[in-house]
Amino acid sequence: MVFNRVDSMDDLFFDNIKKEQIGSHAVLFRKKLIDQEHYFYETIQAIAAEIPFHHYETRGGGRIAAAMTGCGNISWISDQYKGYRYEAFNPITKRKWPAIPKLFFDYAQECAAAGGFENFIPDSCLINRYAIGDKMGLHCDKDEKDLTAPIVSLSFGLSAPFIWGGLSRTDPKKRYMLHSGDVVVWGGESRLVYHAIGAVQKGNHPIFGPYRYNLTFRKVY
Ligand code: MD6
Ligand code: FE
Repeated sequence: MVFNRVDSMDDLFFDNIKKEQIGSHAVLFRKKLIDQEHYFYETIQAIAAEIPFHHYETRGGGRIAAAMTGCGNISWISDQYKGYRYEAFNPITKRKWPAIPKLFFDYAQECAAAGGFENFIPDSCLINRYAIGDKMGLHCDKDEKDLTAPIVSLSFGLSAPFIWGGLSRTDPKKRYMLHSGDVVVWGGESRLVYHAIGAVQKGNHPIFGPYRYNLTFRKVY
């Protein structure tokens, strides 16, 4: 009996560290996809074999640290002339993006539901690859036409600090370290929160090597 009690307390504690409410409509699930690392690694490589990772430029010619590819009806690109936007064709290969793999879609939908957003139908999956030391500046994602849908974000490989602010650029910020298999889901009142990624930590991940990968599933249209 005593052992049972200890077990259930452990479970409770584990639940607490596994799921963190980071905003009113934002949840971080620790290690949720840790058993799917190999699947995601292989599938990301297959997508990159079709549409290679590319360092896009920002308007005016700055370089985005993370290399990007993607899948879905539309995905994210950027160039020095028109800046960033969603496009149905990849500018490097002039081809359509590959479809979102069925399992990607299913995991994204399951994570969204776990975060309180039932029936999420993403039409875009942006895949970012960061090398050690790469960062992403403070921004909010507001170019999706459908802001009622959440964003589901999956992290794999090396760890990086996720900086979570508020609806205004200057709001106070909190920092959460994101590790391989972690999932963040946010929408509703948290949908337009400003966020950033701090420098990706040194290391060599047994599956993902010297990189951090982040997949964001979005409903653009
Ligand atoms: C990253 N993620 O984790 C960058 N945006 O590398 C994002 O910018 C992001 O994780 C919107 C929703 C979830 C995210
Ligand atoms: Fe973002």
